[in-house]
Amino acid sequence: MTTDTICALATAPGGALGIIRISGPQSLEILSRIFSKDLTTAQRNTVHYGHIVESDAVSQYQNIIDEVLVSVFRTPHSYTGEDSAEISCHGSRYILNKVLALLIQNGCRMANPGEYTQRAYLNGKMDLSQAEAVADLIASTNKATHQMAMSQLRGHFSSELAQLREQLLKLTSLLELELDFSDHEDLEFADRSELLELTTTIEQHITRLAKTFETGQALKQGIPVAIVGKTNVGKSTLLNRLLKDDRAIVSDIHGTTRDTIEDTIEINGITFRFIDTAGIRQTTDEVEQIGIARTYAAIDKARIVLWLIDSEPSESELAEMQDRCKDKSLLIIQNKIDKEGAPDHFSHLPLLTSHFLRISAKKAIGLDALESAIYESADIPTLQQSDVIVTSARHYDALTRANEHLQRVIDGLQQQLSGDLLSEDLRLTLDTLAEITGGQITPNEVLGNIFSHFCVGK
Ligand SMILES: Nc1nc2c(ncn2[C@@H]2O[C@H](COP(=O)(O)OP(=O)(O)OP(=O)(O)O)[C@@H](O)[C@H]2O)c(=O)[nH]1
Ligand SMILES: [Mg+2]
Repeated sequence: MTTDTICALATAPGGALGIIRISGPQSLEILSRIFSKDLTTAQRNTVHYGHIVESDAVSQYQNIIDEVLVSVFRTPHSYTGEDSAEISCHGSRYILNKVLALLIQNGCRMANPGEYTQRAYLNGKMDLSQAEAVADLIASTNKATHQMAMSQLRGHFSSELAQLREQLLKLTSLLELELDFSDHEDLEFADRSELLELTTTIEQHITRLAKTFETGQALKQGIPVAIVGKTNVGKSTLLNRLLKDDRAIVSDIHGTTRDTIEDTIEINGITFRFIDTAGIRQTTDEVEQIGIARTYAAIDKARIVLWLIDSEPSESELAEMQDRCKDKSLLIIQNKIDKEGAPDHFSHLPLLTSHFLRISAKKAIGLDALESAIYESADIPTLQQSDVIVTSARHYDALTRANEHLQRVIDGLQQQLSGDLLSEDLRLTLDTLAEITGGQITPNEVLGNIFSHFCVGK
């Protein structure tokens, strides 16, 4: 399908070695022009030791650029499905640039971001959702994001989609059968209630998949945890402690933090995104008021809220906070327990023993227990490598739209609409699901959007 041969540096600069990748029908011919051996007849999956040389045909001058190893891959047994090669050079910026320049002088073109993976997709080595998983795998920073990307790359999501497709096709054929023989009134091919049951099962399966998106997003971007409370209770001190960094300004002046400050840490392999907020108090200061509005917005977006107190909150304050955190985990945290005269029990607070912790952010007391409580509140299912978690907004969008079409099929079946009226929505459901794996013809614009987020060399 592609005729040009591409090259790019596949490794990050600064290492002891650098790998240059070449892919396309002319890979081995072009490489042989700058390598000390002829590779045009090299077998697949072989490694060759030799030199990259710059030669001048007129003066017969030869300059050795580097001592390298070349791995040779042959179509279709390569990452891209094309003839390709990888040159392991020494990691000098000079060498790597020189080798790339030589390849380009001899007929290669610089690869675009993600172009190797795009070729792998176009050559049928993987479907679109697997290609996207490659980018996620490269970007994975912890066990959870790695597991999700690996599951998708290994095709677990694709095979669930294939199952759905099979069921939808079965449904389509049952409806078509009904159409073909609709003249024969005495024949009943598909029991409508059975069709309805099958459709509902598919719809529930898609809904289940779509629902995993929230977890997927949280794991990918970090589970949002808002640190809130009155001014001066030590919110910024706690943030700094958790991050082990002087990220936010701490002072004993009330209203020090004006804007929200965010950063992530990992607890047991899960990323949490902590948001320090402006302290809540009555104020006439306009900037501070905006900051406090942002505090409420941060609570809305958070999955876990750490409410810091250093004295007993009133019943109405407690009721308000519980109301704001109805659908989240609220942890009430007494800070500054190192201070003389710090209260050791609160009569108003309900018996939420598991959600009440005592710490000193300044003296680092009770922080391990706090981290454990945060981790438990996140209520993350332990992921298996085969678990399918939807992590891409593109996939989530397609699943949601597919279900809208399917819902119309369900409505139609319930209203006893004829099969030909239903089959159009059924076809749309199939097409929409196929967008995820790229089984449908995927517009260039969509492909461009997906692959432009890759690094060059992948
Ligand atoms: N004794 C003691 N002092 C603390 C503790 N945590 C914070 N402080 C002090 O309390 C003061 C306020 O701390 P900050 O972290 O700036 O408080 P904040 O809640 O971010 O305040 P605002 O940003 O103004 O809302 C500082 O002087 C801190 O050193 C603690 O655990 N014990
Ligand atoms: Mg602060």
